[in-house]
Amino acid sequence: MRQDIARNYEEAKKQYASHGIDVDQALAELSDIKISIHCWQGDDVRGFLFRDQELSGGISVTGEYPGAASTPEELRADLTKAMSMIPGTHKVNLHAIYADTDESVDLDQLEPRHFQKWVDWAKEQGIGLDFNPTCFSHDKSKDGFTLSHPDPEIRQFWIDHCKASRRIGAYFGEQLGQTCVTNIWVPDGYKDVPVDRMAPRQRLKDALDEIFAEELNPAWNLDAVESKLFGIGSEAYVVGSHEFYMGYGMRNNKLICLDAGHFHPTEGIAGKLSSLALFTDGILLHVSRPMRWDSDHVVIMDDELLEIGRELVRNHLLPTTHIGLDFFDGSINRIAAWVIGTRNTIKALLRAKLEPTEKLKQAELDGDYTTRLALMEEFKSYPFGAVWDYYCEKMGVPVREEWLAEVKRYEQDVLLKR
Ligand code: RNT
Ligand code: ZN
Repeated sequence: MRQDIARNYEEAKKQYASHGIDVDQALAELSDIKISIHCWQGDDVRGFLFRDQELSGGISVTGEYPGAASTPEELRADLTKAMSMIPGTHKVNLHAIYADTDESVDLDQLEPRHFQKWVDWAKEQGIGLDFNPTCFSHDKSKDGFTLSHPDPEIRQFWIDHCKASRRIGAYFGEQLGQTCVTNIWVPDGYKDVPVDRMAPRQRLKDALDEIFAEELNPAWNLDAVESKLFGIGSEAYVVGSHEFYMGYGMRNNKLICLDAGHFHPTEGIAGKLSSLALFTDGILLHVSRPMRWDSDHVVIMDDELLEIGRELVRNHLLPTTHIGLDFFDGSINRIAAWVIGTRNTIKALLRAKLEPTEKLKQAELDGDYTTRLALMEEFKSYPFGAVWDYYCEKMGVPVREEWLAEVKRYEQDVLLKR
């Protein structure tokens, strides 16, 4: 342990202790939290199954930064590199198009064996895996509809893909001894104002019922459903709206996935957690950063992220919340994007743990809103940075921006040679 880091930590600890905050305890708890790192930041959501397909489904990646992974080996190497700069042991979130196989296999035919190399790698790394059916970037999703498609044959294809995906998720869970969350997001929607908003939702509901009919061990696989307000090309109407999935998830005991970028431009998800938590057994988050019409910028330490962290900590929601990341930026080093977004998410949780929550709650209960505001504001400049530095050092990962030099080195040695 470097002396300056240890000294700053001891000083910071005293300041927090004067408000009854046990920093060592906070760090012990922090190290138990798993973030699900999304593989798709590493290659601009291309995957390996259909290399000539353009990204579609109302999401898009811009930027031509060199070095994107183009094979499973490269993507695993990049993820391993990124994880070596992120404190803690986490999970990796895969999409169906990331199957690692030489066979030419379509989405409805995928089996656990097509992901065996990912499972072997996850075992080596001691990490868990999460999963997602890929209901986009495919000839059968070109017209913007999948699970709610009016053509029963196309709809069945996507239903079969989602069924296959759940089995793959269960296999991950069984093999790795950690529950896999399999999250369904479909892009289905209309660019312009529809006449019939109901029929596509009825079809989506029926499709989901068929997908979830097979019982899987919940210790291995948990299902989640993800809503969206609008996408590129689905500005007027999205079949899987928030109300749709909130209703579906609650009635059918599915995790409801809240993506931070899937609501109105000024609407946050933090304030929704306490309500959802009262009526569900768990929540899936897609931590992301909306920017005007884009839902997927790299996560930074903004008010929304801090507020998500606070809501999870203050309301004791961490044990039942699955925290996943969802952003894709092709204009910067992709490993840096993972490191920045994941470290920020962990750091925001740490900052929340270093607030005098009980004191603040008491002030609020007493009607002493002056104390509430004063303390909340003063704590924004408490020395959480010293605690974060100590945590990184203790966990054996680069302190502060030291990780950047490592990323630059990796860029020279590996990425630019691709
Ligand atoms: C899209 C959803 C979805 C995707 C990933 C790739 O708007 O957020 O989660 O980003 O599945
Ligand atoms: Zn998402």
